[in-house]
Amino acid sequence: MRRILITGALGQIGCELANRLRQLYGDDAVLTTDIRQDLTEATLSGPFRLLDVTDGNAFYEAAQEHRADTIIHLAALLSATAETKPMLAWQLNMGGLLNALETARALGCQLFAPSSIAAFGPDTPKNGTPQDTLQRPATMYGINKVAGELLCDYYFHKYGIDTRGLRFPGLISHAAPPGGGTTDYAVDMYVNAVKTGKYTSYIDKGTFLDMMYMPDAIESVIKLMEADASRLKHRNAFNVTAMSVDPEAIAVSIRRRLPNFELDYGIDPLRQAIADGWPDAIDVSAAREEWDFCAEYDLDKMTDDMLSSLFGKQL
Ligand code: AKB
Repeated sequence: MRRILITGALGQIGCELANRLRQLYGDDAVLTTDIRQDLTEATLSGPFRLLDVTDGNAFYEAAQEHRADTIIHLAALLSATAETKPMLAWQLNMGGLLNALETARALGCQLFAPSSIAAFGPDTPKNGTPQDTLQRPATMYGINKVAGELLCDYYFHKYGIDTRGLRFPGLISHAAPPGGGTTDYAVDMYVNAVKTGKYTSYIDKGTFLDMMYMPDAIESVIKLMEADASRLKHRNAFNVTAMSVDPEAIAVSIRRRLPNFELDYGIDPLRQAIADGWPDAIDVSAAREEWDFCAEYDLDKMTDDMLSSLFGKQL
């Protein structure tokens, strides 16, 4: 049975992952941590602890007192916020990851650390982006992600720490809002479709980005963490995605259910420039071959589930 510590547990991925892990391993086995405390299911359904991941001693103590054998390190600034606060992004994204790796080393924990499609850059092949390819990102977040991928590989090769990770695309969900990302527009579009019937996209039409629905992201984390280590050639930073979409494609999918939905554009130059430096569609064959990755939700199936969940919440 696992004993898991999750950092950044009140974020978009953390709150849904914590629930699923508590279903699988029991409420008390999963310690959720975050720098803030909100009264959500992630804090109320099992143990919760305030944790600033840049404090290495506090990180170690939290993991040791919980008798953690698994660390899921999600605390990070996302791409758009990182671009406006690059020093803070370096301190939090790199400092937090180093503390997670050092704690995993001291306690012999398995470690999951997410990477992102942001780890690619403008010179990377845009379509069918291979698992192993040129990575020269032009954003602070992307630089953090490449450095993080390399650090996780380093701790595996040098210290034998069982580090694993995924390069997440934009993640779409209805439970907790994303914050500070470039792909957040997709979530905003669904929320506004239900609330007001219209949305102004800050990302331009024709800008294709990889996306995945949260249930597929959660199952991917669990599947990778449980995967037979002898099959893993890459370990960290597996490309995963379920679809490549632009704002128009999402709008078309929404209009199958809400025919009057209106989409217009008010481009944000910062987030558009970030998106322009990312791939259109990445290749997931390494994840398929090494741990049987598969995504259940395509665009329309995701749209149907998002809309019915959001209508159920009476926004
Ligand atoms: C972001 O937009 O910053 C994130 C990501 C793709 O890593 N969703």
